[in-house]
Amino acid sequence: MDKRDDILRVAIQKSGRLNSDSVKLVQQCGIRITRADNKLKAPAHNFPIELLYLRDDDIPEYVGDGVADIGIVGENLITEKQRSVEILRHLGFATCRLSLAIPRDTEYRGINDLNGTTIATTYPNSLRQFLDSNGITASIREIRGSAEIAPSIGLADVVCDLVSSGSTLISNGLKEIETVLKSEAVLVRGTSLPEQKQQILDKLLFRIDAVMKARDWKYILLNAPNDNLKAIVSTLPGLKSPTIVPLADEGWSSVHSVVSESHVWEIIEELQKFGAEGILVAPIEKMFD
Ligand code: PRT
Ligand code: ZN
Repeated sequence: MDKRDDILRVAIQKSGRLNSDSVKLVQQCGIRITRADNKLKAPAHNFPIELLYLRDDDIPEYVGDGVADIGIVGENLITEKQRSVEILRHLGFATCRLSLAIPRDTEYRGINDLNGTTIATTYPNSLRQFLDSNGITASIREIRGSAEIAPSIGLADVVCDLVSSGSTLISNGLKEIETVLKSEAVLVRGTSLPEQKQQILDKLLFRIDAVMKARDWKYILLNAPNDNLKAIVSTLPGLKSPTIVPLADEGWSSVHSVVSESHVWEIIEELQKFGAEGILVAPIEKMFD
């Protein structure tokens, strides 16, 4: 394998739940990649990185061993695979939790009820850590997949599996009883990188931060009656004070600002109370400090 220092090797999932958001993030960073014929490697055209397409289970190991320099993978696999990798960023997608579940009709009074049970999972290390830290003695049955069917076929009393919407558990007659860990996609790197690769990584992180920050904010534009301008400005807790431009219509101004995505609806209600009109909210593509 060639070990060029002027290219950063980025491992992403080949196909599956992490793939499209990982590719999207790279694209939003302005990096163009063309993957020919399902090849396992693809260079970027306009940035010194190369994508390696792998099974997600292999990413912690490949990054830990330096085959890839960085990777995008679920935090759950970082805990499970116990490789020495460093989490650089939480990426906010593929959120899920590793949970314990039992048949809906089984009584559950608390964590001590797990003593003496058999638990089926594809995450034995994470489960072991959880049981040890809670002082529980249970037997772990490692399986390859479809943990949710384990109780109904008599393989185990308890299931330990990833949950996102919860519908798989419900449709298998199970109820969630404990959360082992919470997870989302993370960007990881191995221990140390040569100077040249570190410089590429710093540039990439700068872009990723700008893309991620932009996700949390919206651009807002509105027309405000000058009489209420003060009240309107005070409802817009943007990054800096808003831009105010007089309109041709006497007595009105155009106000531009940036608002946090999570407060946008409350802010619009307030603005309308103060007579704001023509309110526009637009996504922001990139945002820099
Ligand atoms: O082929 P490869 O090995 O790369 O992929 P994979 O099949 O092992 O993994 P994949 O693509 O299914 O999941 C990749 C990562 O997505 C996981 O490691 C998690 O970090 C994350 N993720 C997020 C999930 C889920 N949500 C999820 N719901 N991974 C799996 N599930 C499964 C879960 O195992 C269960 O079967 O979905 C079912 C539950 O979903 P709900 O919505 O019914 O609760
Ligand atoms: Zn996998």
